[in-house]
Amino acid sequence: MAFERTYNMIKPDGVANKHIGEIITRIERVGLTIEKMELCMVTPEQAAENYKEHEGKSFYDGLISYITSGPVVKMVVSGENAVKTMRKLMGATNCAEALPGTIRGDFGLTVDQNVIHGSDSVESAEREIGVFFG
Ligand code: DAT
Ligand code: MG
Repeated sequence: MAFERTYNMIKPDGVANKHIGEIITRIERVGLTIEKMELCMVTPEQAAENYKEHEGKSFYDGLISYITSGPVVKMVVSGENAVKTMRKLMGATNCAEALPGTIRGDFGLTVDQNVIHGSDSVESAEREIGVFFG
């Protein structure tokens, strides 16, 4: 077990469909701590930095325009194995494949509008926290 910080973001569809409260409840229920949280818009610069590993892929342009299209809730979540625990709560990238009981399985319908972002490693988390919280 290791104490970690991770970066999570409720995406525009999660905010528009009013899932903020439910998602926060699930994060707290597994014992993780929300250290920082803010409702805001993502700038094109932040979007490009956050998703730079996907630059050049077929879905990249759609991803950047989608994540900047409406308000998001950005947060820093911490606790034991926070990165992996949040990935488990989130479920698979494609909502159609995400299991029931996961955030994406319960609240998402597509692969692109998949409710929530979560860092995939401790290294990504530190970089992404820097991008969004400076
Ligand atoms: P994750 O968000 O599970 O870490 P990822 O890092 O592979 O997934 O991709 C980042 C985001 O890009 C993902 O949340 C939604 C979008 N995306 C990924 N694969 C896609 C695809 N095949 N078609 C459309 N959007 C996709
Ligand atoms: Mg990812």
